[in-house]
Amino acid sequence: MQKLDSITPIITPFTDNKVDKDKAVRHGEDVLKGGMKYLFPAGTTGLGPSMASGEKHDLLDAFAHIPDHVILQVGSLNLEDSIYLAREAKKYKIHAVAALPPYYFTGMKREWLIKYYTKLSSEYPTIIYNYPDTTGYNITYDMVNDIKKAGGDVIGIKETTFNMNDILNTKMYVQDFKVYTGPDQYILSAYRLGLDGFVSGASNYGYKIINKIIENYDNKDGDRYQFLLNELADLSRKYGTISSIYDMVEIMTGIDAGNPREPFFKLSKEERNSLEKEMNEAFKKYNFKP
Ligand code: ELE
Repeated sequence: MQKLDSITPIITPFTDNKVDKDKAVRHGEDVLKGGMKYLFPAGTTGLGPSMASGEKHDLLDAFAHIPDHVILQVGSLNLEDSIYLAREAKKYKIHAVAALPPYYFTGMKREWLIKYYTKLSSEYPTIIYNYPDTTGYNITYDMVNDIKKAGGDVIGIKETTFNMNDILNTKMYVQDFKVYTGPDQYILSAYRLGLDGFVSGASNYGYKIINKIIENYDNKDGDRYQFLLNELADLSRKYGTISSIYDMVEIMTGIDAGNPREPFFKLSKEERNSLEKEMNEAFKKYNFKP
């Protein structure tokens, strides 16, 4: 069985509201040692859309010693900033950049989205970050083909959508192109449907479970471990999306990954204890030893 590309959208550790590069490195290296292939800083889980371009550059700098393992999310509402980061990515020789489409504004024309990706990817190979629920735009396979026809160097897409039909169409109708799933729930599906890899926020803390999913992708145990991961992702949402991941990293890996930054709030002691208790119950239910 060929191992697919495994990508961790790593949380950004903040200390006193500043990017804590040392903590980012410690956490990032642990995740790679745990079996993940790429780090994806400044994604959604990394609070990327709330970060200044200088802060995203700090992350580029933090991982300058392992450039082959880095995909920096550079998409923002300021194309000049995104282009600047793509040029920096080229200097640092990282694996690729990724980019959200322009978001928030309604009524962006299809051809403008195509121009956006064509322009950005002419700076550096780009993975499209498709997250229609939050951006308001769905980048479909025909658009990808038009970007390629216009000369854009888009090399893949990260599909944060539960619309499997769109995902499979892109896999089927776009040549020489990597298709990655985004939801934590679709790691097993990425294997079973012959996709190219997955991006999983839960891999920040759950890489051991993910390794079990991969080992068992062709048997029932694969389902069991995938369901366990789904339950942990649900708990993460229950206790506060993204903020809870900082605690879950410490609970499962022992690594201090710093704090989130407001408007994401750190969990209280009581919340954390209760989260840990519920996590342990899930481990027991699925017969998993963390
Ligand atoms: C996920 C998104 C979506 C992972 C990233 C990722 O963080 O950049 O909470 O399921 O909406 O696709 O974080 O997260 P949920 O690529």
